Amino acid sequence: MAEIDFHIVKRSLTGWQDECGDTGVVVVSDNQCFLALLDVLGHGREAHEVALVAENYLLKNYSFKVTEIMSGLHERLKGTRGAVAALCSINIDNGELYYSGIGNINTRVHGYQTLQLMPQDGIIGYMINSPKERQFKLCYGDTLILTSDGVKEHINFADYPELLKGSAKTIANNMIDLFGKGNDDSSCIVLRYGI
Ligand SMILES: [Mn+2]
Repeated sequence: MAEIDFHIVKRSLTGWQDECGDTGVVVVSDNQCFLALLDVLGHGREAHEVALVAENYLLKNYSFKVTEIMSGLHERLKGTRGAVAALCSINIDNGELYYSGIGNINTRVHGYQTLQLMPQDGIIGYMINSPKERQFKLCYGDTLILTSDGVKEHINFADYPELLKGSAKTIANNMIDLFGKGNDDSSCIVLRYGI
């Protein structure tokens, strides 16, 4: 089985962890790794409460197909202010990745190939089209990076040759330190595959 290294960083605008509307979940079970980054609309304590509801839902339902999880999350968050999220389920043995994303969470893969997984429009809990799944295969050495919109979107990684080196923890912290916008909660999940 391939080795993986992952890390979640979330930083609230106010500095208080219980006022962060961004949240991340990573669950490793057998040969599956589920990861999700979610940003509740707005920020502050109310957004945090919704983030906790979403987090609980994801922790209970991580083993389903990503499209099913997205639909279920939409039902669960109805009546709240809504959220955007990217969900990935990875087969650790062969690198197969299944992705479903709604709204502006940025999902990138760097390494053998460089690409961005494009989300669908919508607000989870309010209005979404039927969730679609995209399949991708991670190669040994690839780095998967998810960021919320509290982190700059357009980053020329060639300008930061050191950025993708080091552990998932180092990369995730650097993403927030270097590119956090400072006007919203910010969060990042980094997963290094086959290290
Ligand atoms: Mn945000």
